[in-house]
Amino acid sequence: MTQTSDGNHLKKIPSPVKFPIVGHLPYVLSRQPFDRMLQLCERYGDLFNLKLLDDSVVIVSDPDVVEELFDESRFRKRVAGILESIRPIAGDGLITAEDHEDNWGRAHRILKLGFGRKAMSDYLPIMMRQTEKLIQWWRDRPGQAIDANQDFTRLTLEIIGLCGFDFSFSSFEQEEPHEFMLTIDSILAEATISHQLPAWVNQLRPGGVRRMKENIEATNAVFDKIIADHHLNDSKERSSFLALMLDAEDPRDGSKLSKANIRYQLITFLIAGHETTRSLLSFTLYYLIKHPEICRKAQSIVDEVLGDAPRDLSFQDLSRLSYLQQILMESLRLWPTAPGFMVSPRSDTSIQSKYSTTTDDIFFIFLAALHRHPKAWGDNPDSFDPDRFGADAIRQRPSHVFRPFGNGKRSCIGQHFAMTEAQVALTYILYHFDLQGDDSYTLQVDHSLTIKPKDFFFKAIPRSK
Ligand code: MNH
Repeated sequence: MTQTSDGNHLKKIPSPVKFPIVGHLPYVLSRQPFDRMLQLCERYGDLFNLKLLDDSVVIVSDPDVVEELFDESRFRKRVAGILESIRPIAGDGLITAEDHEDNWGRAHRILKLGFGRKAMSDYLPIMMRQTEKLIQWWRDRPGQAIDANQDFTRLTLEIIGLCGFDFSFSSFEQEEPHEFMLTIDSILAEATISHQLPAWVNQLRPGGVRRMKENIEATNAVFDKIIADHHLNDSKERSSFLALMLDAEDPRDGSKLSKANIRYQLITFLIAGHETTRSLLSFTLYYLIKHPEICRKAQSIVDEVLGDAPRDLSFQDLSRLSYLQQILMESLRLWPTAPGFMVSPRSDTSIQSKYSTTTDDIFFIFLAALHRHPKAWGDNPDSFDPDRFGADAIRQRPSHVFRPFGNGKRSCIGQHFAMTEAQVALTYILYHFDLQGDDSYTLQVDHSLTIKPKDFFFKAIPRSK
């Protein structure tokens, strides 16, 4: 045991009673793993260790512990678990790269330009045109129950495809998902399964391993072609992340990204950039339908900004629509669509001057529980209340209790992009439609790489204007 400066002994991080051999695995095996995690947090507190197969993971939801973990001089992002299992397809792309890998810094410096104000003004019209297609899609199917996840996937996939690499998945030309997305989904599903199984079990699943290899090869081929075609066309004419990456030099040393790394970045944007925003829109509509008074208030603001005729939105319009941002933030608080992220100590240290921890420990910041912690969110943390994100309310609260986009230099590069996209979509949807839900629906959450509401349907009734 080590001594702390004030002479106390450091303790091990608490851990529920283990099962023989399988450790804590039975605690998390559930048909509703996400709800189960929330229950575990309630039962075992704000900081507890779970031994899962080869990894030992500390689940954290206490705001004070989280504040300590967000100190980047002491803790670093950890690429483990699900992130490790998508390395074969995302390589040293931004999400799955370790801090110390050269390509992280290089790509971060280059791609930051692609998310600045100037670049965003190129993307805004794309976001509006694609949202109009969604509006038309719904108008063409009057009275039909809308599968929220499916239709918001059409929207966010088109937007990331066009802004990312000038490519359409034809989501508004066909009912069925693009064949290529089925390949990606299958890779992600296999990654989700394989990282939950011990290595020796995976070796007994040669079919899964082979399918994964074939799917990755197919994906690489598609992207290599997209990159080659883009190079042939006059890429300078267009703004996309791909055009930027092919052209731009690292401001630090003038180097450029390799073709292989550019491919990893595109796959990363595709994976990171559509599901999270899609699910944000689904959860938001769920809450607006549950709270008609909030929905009406948002609609009246939208009507005031847009006036009698629908038109393109400027950045100035978007700042007048800040109440919609508040709604989206509150939705991300209750259901952070990227459910958490991982850090590890840079050197052996203590937590809260109380627990000992080593560089091997993986801390999983479990956002849904942090975002509902009574220490930070008061007596009624489960209630949906966009006023929590009014300017004054935000100022009065420490920022580390709300981190749906991660922490520090490894936080989400697409944060502003995602929020703009969601705000544009929500604005036009509320302008054109009244929303109608099914009273018998109770929210269930599906969990893979991201979380989404399960089987959530609604109706969009054209507003008379
Ligand atoms: Mn996104 C990192 C959440 C939309 C591209 N994103 C992260 C992290 C979180 C996150 C959390 C930190 C992960 C970690 O620490 O391991 N992202 C979101 C959410 C949304 C989202 C909740 C939508 C809502 N992200 C987007 C979009 C894009 C994108 C859209 C691309 C256009 N995100 C990224 C990239 C990173 C990232 C790239 C990795 C950044 C880095 O480490 O350099």
